[in-house]
Amino acid sequence: MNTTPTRRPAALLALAAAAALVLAGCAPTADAEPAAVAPTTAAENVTIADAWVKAADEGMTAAFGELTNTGDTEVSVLASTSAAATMTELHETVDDGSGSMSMQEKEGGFVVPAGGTLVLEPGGNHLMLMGLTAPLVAGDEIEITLSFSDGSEFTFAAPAKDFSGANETYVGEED
Ligand SMILES: [Cu+2]
Repeated sequence: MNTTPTRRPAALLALAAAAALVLAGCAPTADAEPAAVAPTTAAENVTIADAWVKAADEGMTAAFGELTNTGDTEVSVLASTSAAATMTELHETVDDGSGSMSMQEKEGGFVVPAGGTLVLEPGGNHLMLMGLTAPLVAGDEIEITLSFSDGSEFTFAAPAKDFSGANETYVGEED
C-alpha cells in the first residue's frame, strides 16, 4: 500500500502527456481538412453550350459557343489549346477605324461573370485556331481545352460546321 499511491499518479501523468502529444500531432491534420464550404475551381463551374468550329481546309479557323459560369465568382479564361491546331489564341473583334472589323488577341483573356454567360460568336469574341493540323470537314469533331486563371482546365468537343462568315482580318495580316 505504500507504493500504489506514488506510482498511480506517475502513470496518469505519463498517460496525460502521451495524450497531449497525440492531440498535438493530430491538430495540424485536423486543420488541413477541407472546410465545410470548399472553394470550387473555375473548371467545375463553367459549361459550354452550342460549341462549334468553322470547317476549313487549312490555315486558320475559329471556334464558338456560349460559356456559362454557375459559380459565385467571375472566372478568367487565359488560354486555349487544341490538337487540331498548332496554336490557339483568344480573340476579340474590334472596329479597326478604317470601316472594317479586325480581330486581335484579347488582353487579359475572356472573363465570364459570376452566374453569367460569355458568348463566343462570329464577329465577336472567339477561339482562334491557327495552323490546322488537318482539314476540318463539317461533321468532324475536335476537342478544345480552356485554361483558367486558377490553373484548372476544361475540355469540350466542338463539331465542325460549314459557315461563310467569320472572315475578319487578323491584325497584322495582309488583306
Ligand atoms: Cu481570330
